[in-house]
Amino acid sequence: MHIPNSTLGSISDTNTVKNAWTQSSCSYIASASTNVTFKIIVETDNKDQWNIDDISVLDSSSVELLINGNFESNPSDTDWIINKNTCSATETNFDTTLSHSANHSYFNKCNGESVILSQSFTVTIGHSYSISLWYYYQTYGSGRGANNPVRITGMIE
Ligand SMILES: [Ca+2]
Repeated sequence: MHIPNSTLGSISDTNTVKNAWTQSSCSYIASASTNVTFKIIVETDNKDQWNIDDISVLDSSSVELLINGNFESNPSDTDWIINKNTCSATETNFDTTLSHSANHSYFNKCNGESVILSQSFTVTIGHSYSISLWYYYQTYGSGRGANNPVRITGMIE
């Protein structure tokens, strides 16, 4: 069974605070009983950096559906599929100096490329799911960044 792609929401550089861990959350009601892929698409330019941590998908019984949403498993990418496109390991990777929980978050400062983190799980038609993540937005360098989208988008496919 196929369900249409659904954008859960997005956070952009123009509607968030800088230099503070901030939580974003939303709910999702499944339109079919099926396996879905949850995607977090992280976009930036050459002057901005996103960090994300403590990603969670809770079902209606408060059971966590993600594995390693805090990036603290060893290895850090346990159960995540991460598409870095052409970005290097210095442009997007696990961050061991800035995190919301414990010792790891994930950062992206790769100019003009989408970095996509995804996990799959099963949902039940009509059930509501509580989705949340923590993010940290910062700018660096001087002058303006390139005009790429600077945002985090959550999707269910
Ligand atoms: Ca963490």
